[in-house]
Amino acid sequence: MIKPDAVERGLVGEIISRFEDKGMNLEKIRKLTIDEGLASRLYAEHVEMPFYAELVQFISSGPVIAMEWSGESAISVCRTLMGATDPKEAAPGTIRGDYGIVVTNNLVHGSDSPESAARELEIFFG
Ligand code: DAT
Ligand code: MG
Repeated sequence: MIKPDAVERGLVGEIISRFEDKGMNLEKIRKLTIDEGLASRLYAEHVEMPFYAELVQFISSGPVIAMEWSGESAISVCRTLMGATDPKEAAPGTIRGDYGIVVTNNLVHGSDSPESAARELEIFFG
């Protein structure tokens, strides 16, 4: 998912290109604005974290681009292209390393397991 900060900054094409250039296949794409109910489903695993309220506020602050990508080792390959969670620590050449500086505004979300991918795709695409 391309988060509101990246959509607002006009980085949608750049981010999609990075996954395509690597060899991933775009299966589905949808622009939507996440409301608080959807945000709480998406981020249920983080509900106890101190940054949860900020995360929900941010993710519902503007439109996002939800996507389904397929390909060889898609989850790990896509997360490698995204870079470390905190953009300050993300390597140059990664999306977060090249475009971010603040952990909340870290441009992209990527499912971290087949189970979370199935759950998150259901939320976005039914
Ligand atoms: P990732 O997005 O790399 O899978 P995560 O699942 O641990 O990272 O966290 C989800 C999001 O929560 C992350 O993209 C940004 C935010 N976040 C994580 N750790 C944070 C922290 N220490 N302070 C503020 N926001 C944080
Ligand atoms: Mg995560």
